Amino acid sequence: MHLWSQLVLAVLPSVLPTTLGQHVLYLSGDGWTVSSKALNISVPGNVPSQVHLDLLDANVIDEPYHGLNDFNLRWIAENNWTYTSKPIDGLPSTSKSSWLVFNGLDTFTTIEFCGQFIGTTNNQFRQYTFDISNALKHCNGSPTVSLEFGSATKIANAIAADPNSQKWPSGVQGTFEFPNRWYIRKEQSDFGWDWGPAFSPAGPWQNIYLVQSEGEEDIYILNTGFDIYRKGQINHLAPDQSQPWVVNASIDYLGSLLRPPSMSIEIKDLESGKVLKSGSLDNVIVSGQTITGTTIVDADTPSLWWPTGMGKQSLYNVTVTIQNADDDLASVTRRTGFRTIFLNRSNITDTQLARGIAPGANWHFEINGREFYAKGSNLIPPDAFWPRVTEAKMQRLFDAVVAGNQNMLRVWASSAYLPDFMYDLADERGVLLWSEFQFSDALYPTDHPFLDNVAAEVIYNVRRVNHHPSLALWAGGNEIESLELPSAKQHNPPSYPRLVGDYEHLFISLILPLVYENSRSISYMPSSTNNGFLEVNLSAPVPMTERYDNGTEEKGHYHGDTDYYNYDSRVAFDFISYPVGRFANEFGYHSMPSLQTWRQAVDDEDLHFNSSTIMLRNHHYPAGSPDTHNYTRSALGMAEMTLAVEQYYPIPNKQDSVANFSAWCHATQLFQADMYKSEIQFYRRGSGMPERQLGALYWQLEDIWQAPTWAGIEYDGRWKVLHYVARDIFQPVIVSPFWNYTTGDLAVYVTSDLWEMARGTVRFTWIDLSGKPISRNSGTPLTKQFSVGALNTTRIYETNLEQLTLPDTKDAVLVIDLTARGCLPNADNKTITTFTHRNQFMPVFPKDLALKNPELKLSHDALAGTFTVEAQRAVSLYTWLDYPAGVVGYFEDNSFSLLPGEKRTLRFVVQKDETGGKWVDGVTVRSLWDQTTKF
Ligand code: BMA
Repeated sequence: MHLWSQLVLAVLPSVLPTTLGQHVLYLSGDGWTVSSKALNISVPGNVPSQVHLDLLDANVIDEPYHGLNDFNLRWIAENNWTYTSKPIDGLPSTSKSSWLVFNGLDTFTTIEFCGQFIGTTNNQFRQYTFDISNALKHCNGSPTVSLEFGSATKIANAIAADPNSQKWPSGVQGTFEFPNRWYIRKEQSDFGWDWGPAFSPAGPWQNIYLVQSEGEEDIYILNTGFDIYRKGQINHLAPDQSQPWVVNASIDYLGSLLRPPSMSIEIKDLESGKVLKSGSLDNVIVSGQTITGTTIVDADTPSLWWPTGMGKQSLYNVTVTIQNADDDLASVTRRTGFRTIFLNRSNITDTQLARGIAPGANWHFEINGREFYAKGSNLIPPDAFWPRVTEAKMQRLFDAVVAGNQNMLRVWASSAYLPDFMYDLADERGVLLWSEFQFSDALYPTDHPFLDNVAAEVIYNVRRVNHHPSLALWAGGNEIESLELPSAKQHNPPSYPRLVGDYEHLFISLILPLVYENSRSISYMPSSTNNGFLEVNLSAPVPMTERYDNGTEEKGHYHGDTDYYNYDSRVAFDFISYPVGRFANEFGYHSMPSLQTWRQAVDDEDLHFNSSTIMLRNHHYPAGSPDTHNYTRSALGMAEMTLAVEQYYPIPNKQDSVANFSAWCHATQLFQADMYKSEIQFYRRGSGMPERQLGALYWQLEDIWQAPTWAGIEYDGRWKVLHYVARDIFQPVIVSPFWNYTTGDLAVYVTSDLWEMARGTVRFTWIDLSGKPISRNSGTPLTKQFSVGALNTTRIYETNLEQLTLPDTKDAVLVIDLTARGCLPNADNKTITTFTHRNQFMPVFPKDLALKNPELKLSHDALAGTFTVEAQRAVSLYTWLDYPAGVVGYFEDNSFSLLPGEKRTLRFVVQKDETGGKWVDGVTVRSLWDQTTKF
């Protein structure tokens, strides 16, 4: 066998189809050459890869993430590059037909096989196949594959310059660094974003195969569209949970079927190994290169798949085989699950009104017919170069998501459609993935070639990922309805009706039917952040009538989700200023990464808060094209972080400049985490308010590189303060103070997202910062009993600071400890659990506190693998355990408060260790007090 021609099966056992009578060569791996004639460069290449990565491997360039390489490496994006395979030996001469199969080419390619032109591509997100039978027949010797990648940045500019191409009013389109991204079907953030670099990489970013069929009736499986739904289910209506399941197995193939084939299915429970169902599929239909059949599974036979925290993630292998009279022709296995997930946008009913829910419309998710609170964040591309996103790294990320008490991620538009392995990880861990088509912060063309290109992209990706039970929603794009259209209305009112028409043409008339035709199980909305729909009529030319702002202005009526950013840090903790809606799908504020993370990318001499390297790596606000060195824009974002710290926290003033930089980075993280906590507890409290708020997904889960961003997890997996604090405030039962610092009103609420009532006690302890009790507990009761309803909130205490007898507001902390008993929101397990949560309230902001040195003591028990922290003298606020570079993981808790004499014993969960265990010696502890010291 030729070096590359391992049977595909051997390479990717879990996802690939078995195919009979077929020769499949896996053309991935090394043995390629990457070259640029214009630049006179030729280096060894890999597939899957991108030019930057191969140039890095060949030492032609330095790590693209280092320093200001984001700007210095623009020449790579601005040139054309050719990937050439080495000669492919040993192809059988008896083959009837041969194809090249590309699972992803980024983006503009001219393909040659054996020196003959085969075709072109212009969409990063499509799977392409080319018939090379003829070219192979006329090939002398061993053929090579050659892929010439055109410069995407130049091609986008050329399309924009064409007088016939669509144009939009100025000021509407979101330009970050390279312009004109909306003309092309390539990851939009490759052209820059406010949290990332602009490399515009090119290359064969996914696998390549050469497929040959030997016989008359050979087929090769390209893609599947497996759909499991309740009988009668329609995407935008609540599924009837009493109905049996329909399993619809649809398969796209290469090759030919001579006679009408049959299909059979086996559904196997992965835990017990038991076969749930086997036999022939009904209603087998061949249409074009797609074959489809269905079967019915009893309503209650399968175990349901639940998101994390709500039950088991039951998974089944569905194997479908295509047969003719004599043989099995091909078979494919997909791991899937039985669940319904539904975005409820129906009008508020009389029953809901009677329960105190405000009028308007619902906007929340239901899993297997149950409402739940969606807790999570927004996922952005984990790297500017997808081929270096490893499964191991994504495992660590998804483990951090689950450890962070998050059950939903919004897979934000304008990254790339996630690879199957990421949906697999989400299926296993119970993380719902609200998924979006790749359109964001711009208006898009509506010419026929563009629409046809999008249609192929949508069909391929909807089918590819539909079997994953973690798939929760399809959204057409990001902020197009909430930001782009309103901005078009403002900038150019006469063009608005035409632009709304274009928007509806692409995101409703084109994409909606494609989703519905390929999935009955998933809800669709045209763009994230919206007020739902007024009507769905599938036979109308615009099948979904969006509500937009119609009728939403009435006070006390709620219709949609919210997207909220306010960089005026003076109102960061003013919860009265937060938006009230049914669901919060974006909100946030940026912070600096840790010193350890900065050091991965920035030289020591640049480690200053406003060094040019740090500033120019800050892309909030985006530089805008073509001005990369835009200090003015960056300074605005740097100032927002600085002002926020100065307003609320002790201002770091360390003698050592690197230590000072590190303390500043940490301070920005404290602000960020406190602000998100303040918003999350506000949104969660809304579950029991008239708005019946049922989701908080903050911006953003993780980083694409090392820079100031909204992320809670840094590029290599290190948790910022935010991810710990979000984990804390995403616990099922929480207690939260709400302080209106203008009026002095203080209220304490218990909020629960359990599915049944919980009961418990909250203990209130007023102490001064040395830990001494404040006399008569300052007028606050020592305990309060409470009961809190399912997915609800209850106020347990209310006062005004004026009524408290605090000797000194600067020397006072209210420690609020909750203990509750209740059932986990778990459909499979009804055991009563004890929940605890600690929160605290300080009647002044942290910078005004009369802090005392808590004299923290840290010890490590090597045998038990634990760290113990003790506050020996005074209250320790924001107690922060830190760990050195070289290890990735997280402490079981962090950024917590400790009372004098209190000890916490914690483990550090190691996810990856390159220090051989030596990291334990580098663990340190500090608290807010240390932000005030010189050393
Ligand atoms: C919203 C998102 C992203 C952006 C983020 C922070 O606009 O949808 O486009 O990165 O806020 O600005």
